[in-house]
Amino acid sequence: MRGAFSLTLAVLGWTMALGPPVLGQTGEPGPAAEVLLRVGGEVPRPLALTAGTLGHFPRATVSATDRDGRVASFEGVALGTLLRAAEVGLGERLRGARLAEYVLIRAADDYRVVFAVPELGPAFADRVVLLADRRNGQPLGADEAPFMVVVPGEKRHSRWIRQVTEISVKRSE
Ligand SMILES: Nc1nc2c(c(=O)[nH]1)N[C@H]1C(S)=C(S)[C@@H](COP(=O)(O)O)O[C@H]1N2
Ligand SMILES: [Mo]
Repeated sequence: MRGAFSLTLAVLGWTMALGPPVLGQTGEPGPAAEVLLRVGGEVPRPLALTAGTLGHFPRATVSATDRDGRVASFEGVALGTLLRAAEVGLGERLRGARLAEYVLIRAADDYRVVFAVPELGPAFADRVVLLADRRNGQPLGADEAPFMVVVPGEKRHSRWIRQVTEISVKRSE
């Protein structure tokens, strides 16, 4: 019995470590299970991301001029990476009517900004628009955390939306 039980635990552990992440369904109580970010709207696979599930994504670093005018190094997950995880095609599949799709990003204070989908995919843009959670190796400030969008090269900071809670793909009419 005990052997079977440990085997079950081992298989569970293996599935959790190596299987596809069960996004937003860790089943753990407490802060680790708290949904920090939703990726939804017109996406084939909506995501509800916790700190734990976000940890599964490849990370990216970008250098950009911060609001104080200094260049800082921001770390996080590219918005394009999150869209691909939601199965939003950003390569050859991004054509025709899909070029009128946009990404609406909402913050805790209800501030909202949009990006066109092609702005966020490497097939169209060299610039990496980042959902940052760290600056110069430190956690973001309380007024920015848990996530702030960083848009390298953009002269105004209006789309550097802080305290992001939701990313939603929409179709233009
Ligand atoms: N959540 C949230 N993010 C936001 C804003 C806001 O009102 N709410 N303002 C934007 C604007 S207009 C600018 S210029 C930058 C910098 O804002 P600050 O000058 O108020 O720091 O943050 C952007 N991000
Ligand atoms: Mo602004």
